[in-house]
Amino acid sequence: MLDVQAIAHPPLAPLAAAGVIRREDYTPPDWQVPEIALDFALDAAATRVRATLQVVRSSAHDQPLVLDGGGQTPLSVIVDGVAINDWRLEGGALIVPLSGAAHVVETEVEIAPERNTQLMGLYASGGNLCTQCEAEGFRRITFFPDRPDVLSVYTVRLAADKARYPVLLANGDPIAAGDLPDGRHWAEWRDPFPKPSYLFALVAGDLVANRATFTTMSGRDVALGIWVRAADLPKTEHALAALQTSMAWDERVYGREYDLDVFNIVAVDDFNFGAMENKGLNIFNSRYILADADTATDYDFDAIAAVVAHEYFHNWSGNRITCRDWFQLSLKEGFTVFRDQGFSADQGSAAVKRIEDVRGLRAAQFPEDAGPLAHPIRPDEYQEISNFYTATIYNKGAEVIRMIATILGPERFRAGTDLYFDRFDGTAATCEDFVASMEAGSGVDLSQFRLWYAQAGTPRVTASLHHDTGSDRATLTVSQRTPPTPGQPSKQPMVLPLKLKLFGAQTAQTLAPEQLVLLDQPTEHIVFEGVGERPILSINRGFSAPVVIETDRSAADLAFLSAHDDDPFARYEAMQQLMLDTLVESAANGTADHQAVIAAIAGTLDNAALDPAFIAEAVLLPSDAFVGDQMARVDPEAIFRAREALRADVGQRLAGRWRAAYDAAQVDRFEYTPAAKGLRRLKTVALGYIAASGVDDAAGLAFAQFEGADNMTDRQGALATLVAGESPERVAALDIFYNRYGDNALVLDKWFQVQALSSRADTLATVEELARHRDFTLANPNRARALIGAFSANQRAFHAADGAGYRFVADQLIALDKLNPQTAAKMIPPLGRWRRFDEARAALMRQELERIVATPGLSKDMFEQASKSLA
Ligand code: 0A1
Ligand code: ZN
Repeated sequence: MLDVQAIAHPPLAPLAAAGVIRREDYTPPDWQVPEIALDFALDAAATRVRATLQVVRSSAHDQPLVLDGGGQTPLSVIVDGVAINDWRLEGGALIVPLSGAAHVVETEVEIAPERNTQLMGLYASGGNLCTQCEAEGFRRITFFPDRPDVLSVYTVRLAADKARYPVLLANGDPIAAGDLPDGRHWAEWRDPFPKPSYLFALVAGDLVANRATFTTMSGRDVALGIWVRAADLPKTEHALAALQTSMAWDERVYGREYDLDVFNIVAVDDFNFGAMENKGLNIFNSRYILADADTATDYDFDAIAAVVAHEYFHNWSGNRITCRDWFQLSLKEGFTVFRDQGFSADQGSAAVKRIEDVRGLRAAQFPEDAGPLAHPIRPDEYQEISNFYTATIYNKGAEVIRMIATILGPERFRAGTDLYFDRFDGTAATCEDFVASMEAGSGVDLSQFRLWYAQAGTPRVTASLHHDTGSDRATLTVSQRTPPTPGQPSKQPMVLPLKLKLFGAQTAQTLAPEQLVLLDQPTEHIVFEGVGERPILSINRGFSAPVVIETDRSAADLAFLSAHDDDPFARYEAMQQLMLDTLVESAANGTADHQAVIAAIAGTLDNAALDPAFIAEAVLLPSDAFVGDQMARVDPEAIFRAREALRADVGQRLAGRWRAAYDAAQVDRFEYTPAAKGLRRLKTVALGYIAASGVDDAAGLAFAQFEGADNMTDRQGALATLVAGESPERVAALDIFYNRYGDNALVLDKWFQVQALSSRADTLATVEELARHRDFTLANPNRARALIGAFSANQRAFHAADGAGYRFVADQLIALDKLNPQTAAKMIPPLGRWRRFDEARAALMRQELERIVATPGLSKDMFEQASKSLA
């Protein structure tokens, strides 16, 4: 038998050890830079950057000034007005010997934005120039102490060709502008708020703005602008409205007011992440700005509002209070995700929002926490910081803040955040500063809770309820265990806030009202008195703790909860558990009794009191991947068969109900309201079940929805249904879609993605062909993710038994790494899940990871991800 653990490891250790940065090694900066003036002579091929730094020695030390660099060589270095030549370059950094306590240091460099394919620093996108500096991109623009605890006031002068770049934007407020000879012009911006270099931004381009004014709670007018290509202007209304709503929300919910006179957002097509919170000048991936009914789905609309809010909220949680070092990343990201989740919950159904967030956490973060790249929300070490923009930092980080909010309650939580904003405004803070503020503001001791920042891994909780009929007493025994993760073989018990409730099995009455239990021991017993009938346990209501719950509840009890629990999340969860149990059994044995699931779905569809948006979530089967996560060994084909069989059975047995739901969910005209969104969602879910039932007219029905749609949600939903099947309509719809939207990059991404996600047996062949399509390019991160990222999330296709899926992805990532290491490295994790699969697949996955690690010239980003995935 092949032992996957024993496959030879490539010689990684010395290389890996060299570049490791450790949290415990933090030391404050030797030099501060209270002021910086930047002068850009912009040009796509050759941009000159002159930087004037006021530097101040931080303490009595004799260290030279070390300015991080990104491969440039200075054209000149001037200290206090005198050119010097005793500077040197060391590992890209510029070392400047200085004798006094304060100096003025000027450097000049030349950079080539149009050759910047990494999209870090100053780069060209769609003919415009823009920047991305988080985390360490600023050093690729100019020499600077590129670390978040060096805060400076920036004055920025931009000069460029006026015809090519009529708009010149930077952080802060505009100061002055004018024309220059030779068709050039200039603009000067000043940001009075000291900020770290990662928040620097500039944009030069041919753009127009959708403008509005927001009046803050103290009566100041802020000029808002969303800048896009002229043709895209009509697609900016939703983002602009979301910005205004989020500004008002942050005032109302957190007491946070905006602080500059202008707030600009620019949309660019080439962007490594979703968006960036640069002070006063957010830069967005255009997919999180541009929307209209014809081109964006409801999901896109929601995501746009969430990302606009997220970046706006960073103005306080991130910019006014920033991070001392990158180990504290979750200080700004976890808190800001928590804030944007609260915002989105307030815009529509909070219950559905919670379900979506938990689904996302389980899809992205739980596997991370269970795999080779597991790390605490405050990591202890890294090689490449851009690899740490993870679901753990963001989404588990948000869950940790949510638990604090749950434990404190709304008033004390607000007292804690008020104190935090007050104490640390204008500083670079730590996660510890945040927790200490929460304690001081609320009077609640969070000592043991701090383990959430230090320990990786998803705690597993077992809960078992025993009812003693003689004494009318029920005893709940709850135990917790956090599995080992890399570098953390044993774990301490965590503080788990669990919301519980007991229902009567016969009467459906509440036997014990909802209570919040703080579990902080390995095992605890919770006693309920006066329990006169058999109780049914509702636990982790609202997903109050980000843990895995294992209970001994029967299928009947889960069915009861799915019908009667008054907590929508718990109700959804009971249904999911029922479905999971059925699918896991069926995947293991080749068959299972579907009856309980079918009855629960029927009951949900029949319940007129439920919101259609909730019904649509509740009746959806868990994904292939999530079913796999429940199994000791993932068997992709068996899971696929089990899920298809259940889908077909649910489709057939409830055929009348799906037709009725489908017909009832028709909306006359597109409206972006929570109610209309819910109906659209339910409609496409019903269509999916109708198609799964195998009836003859399913493709026709889907095609009619596709053709008749007045919005992208319906059209894409129908297309996805068709693409999964085999019909003439499938080919026709793909062609129509392509021809209609071929010139719209964001919609074309959907065309690539829907095919990469298809559960068909020939998906790999299709995707290989799409990778050679004339519209495919690895240079655009959205396009690369739409095809390669989506394909590697397609459990059945990616895990084809012969390893062809792994080989395809590895080939693509090796090619992408040469252009854009950050984006490539983000797509390594699916290959790193080899431990979860059978030996043959594990060996094939490792083989591809080894091939990646052995690639000459591999980036640090890819090396860290791939080598850790092999370990
Ligand atoms: N701070 C941003 C995320 C972000 C991080 C790195 C980037 O570099 C390419 C870009 C954006 C946020 O949380 O939205
Ligand atoms: Zn963020």
